[in-house]
Amino acid sequence: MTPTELTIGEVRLTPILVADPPLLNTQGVHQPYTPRLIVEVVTEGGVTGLGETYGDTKYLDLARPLADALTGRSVTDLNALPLLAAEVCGDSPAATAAGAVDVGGLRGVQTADKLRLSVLSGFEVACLDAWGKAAGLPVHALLGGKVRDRVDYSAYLFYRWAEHPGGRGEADDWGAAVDPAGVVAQARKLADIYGFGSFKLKGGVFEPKEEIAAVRALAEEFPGRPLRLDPNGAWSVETSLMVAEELRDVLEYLEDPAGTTDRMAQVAARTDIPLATNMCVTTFDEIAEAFTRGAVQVVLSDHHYWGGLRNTRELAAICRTFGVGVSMHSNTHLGISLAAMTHVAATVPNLHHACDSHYPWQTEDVLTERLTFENGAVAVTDTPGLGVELDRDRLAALHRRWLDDDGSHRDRDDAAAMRLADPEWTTPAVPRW
Ligand code: GKR
Ligand code: MG
Repeated sequence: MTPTELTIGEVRLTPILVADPPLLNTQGVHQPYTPRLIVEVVTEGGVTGLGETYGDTKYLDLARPLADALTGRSVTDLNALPLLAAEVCGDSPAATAAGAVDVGGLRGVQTADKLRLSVLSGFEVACLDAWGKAAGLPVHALLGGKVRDRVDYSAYLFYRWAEHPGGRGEADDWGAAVDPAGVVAQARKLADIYGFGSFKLKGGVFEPKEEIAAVRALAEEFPGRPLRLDPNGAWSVETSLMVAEELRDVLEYLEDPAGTTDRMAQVAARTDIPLATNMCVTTFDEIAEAFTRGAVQVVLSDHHYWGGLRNTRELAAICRTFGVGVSMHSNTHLGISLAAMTHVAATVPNLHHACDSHYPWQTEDVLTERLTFENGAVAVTDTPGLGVELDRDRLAALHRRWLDDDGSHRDRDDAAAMRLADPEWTTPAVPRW
C-alpha cells in the first residue's frame, strides 16, 4: 500500500430518501421519507470507502465544498478534517445561515459548528472504511482494536400510528401503538424477532401518567429487564421528579426528562435515578458545565453529531475520567451508520449500557446485505473496513426518490407531518408537562 493508493481521487455524494414509519415524538411524527446522505470516498488505489450522515439540505450544502476539498488528500489525514471543514465551510452562506437555525422548541439552536461535525462524521467514516479496506484491517482495528466481539442494542419502542396521515408512504404491518397494550405488543414483537433484552420507549407524546403506565406494563411483561423512557426534554423539573419517583424501581435510567443542563441538574440533585442525555451534552463545550453540576450520569453519543468515531472515543475517555457512563442513542439511519456505531462501540471499554438503534424501523437500505441482530446484538466483524457493501441499484432507487420529491421530504420536519393530522400543531417551545 503506497501513499498514493490512499490518496482521495474522488468523493461522491448521494442524497437519498428512505422510508420511515409514522413514529411519534414530542416534536410531531416522522414523515413517510427521511433524507440521508451517502458518502463514497474513492482512492487512487481504486478502493471505495462508505459513510452516511444526515441528508437535509443544510447538511448537503456543507458536504459539497468539503467533498471538493478532500480530493488529493489522504484517507489517513483525519486529524485535519475538522480544520479543513472549518476552512471550506466556515464562511459559506450555508454555514452562516445554519448558525442561526433553531431546530425547534426543545432541541435548541443547532450551531454551524454542530452542523459541520455532523457532516464531517460521514467523511471520517468513509475515510476509515477506505483505509481499512486498503490495509486489510477492520475499522475497529484502526481505532485501536475491539474489546468485545458483539455490541448489545436495546429495542427502540415508539408510540406510532398504523399509517401516515392520508395513507402516504410505505405500508407496514406493525399496527398502531398508542397505549400500554400497544407498546407491550410492539416490544414483544421486537424482542421475538431481534432478541433485544432491554427496552427504550420514546416518550413526550402522551400525558406522563400514560407513559408511566406503559413503562409499568413493560416491567410486568419483561421483569428485571433494563427499561428507559426518553421524552426529549418535554417535562418540567417537577414532572421529571414525579416520573422518576413513580418508576424508580424499574428504570435503568431516565433519558432527557428535562431538556437543558440547568433543568437536568435540578432533577439530578433530587433523585437517585441516573439521568442520560443526547440533548444537553452534544459537544465537547457542553461537557464541563454538565459534569461539574452533576446534571447527567450517562452521555449517549451520536457519532454523527460528535464528529465521528474518533471523537466518540475521546468523549468516552472524558466520561471515564469523570465517572460518567457512556452509550449511544440513534436517529433514523441505515446500515452504514449501524456498522460504524458497532465498530466504535466495540472499542469503548466503558460502554455499560446497550446502545439504541432505529434500524429495525428502516426496512430499506443501500447495502447488498443488511446487518442483523442476534440475541439483541450485532456481531463485530473483522472484515476489512466497515464490512458492508454498497448495492448500487438500491442506492440509485432511493436517490431517484430524492430527485423526484417535490421538496416536502428533503428536510426532516416532524411538526409539518403532524400538522397533516392536526392542523393546529406547533412544536412545543417549553416543557409540555
Ligand atoms: O427519531 O423520533 C426520533 C427520536 O426522537 C430521535 O429524533 C432522537 O434524536 O432517538 C433520539 C433520542 O434518543 O433522543
Ligand atoms: Mg434521547
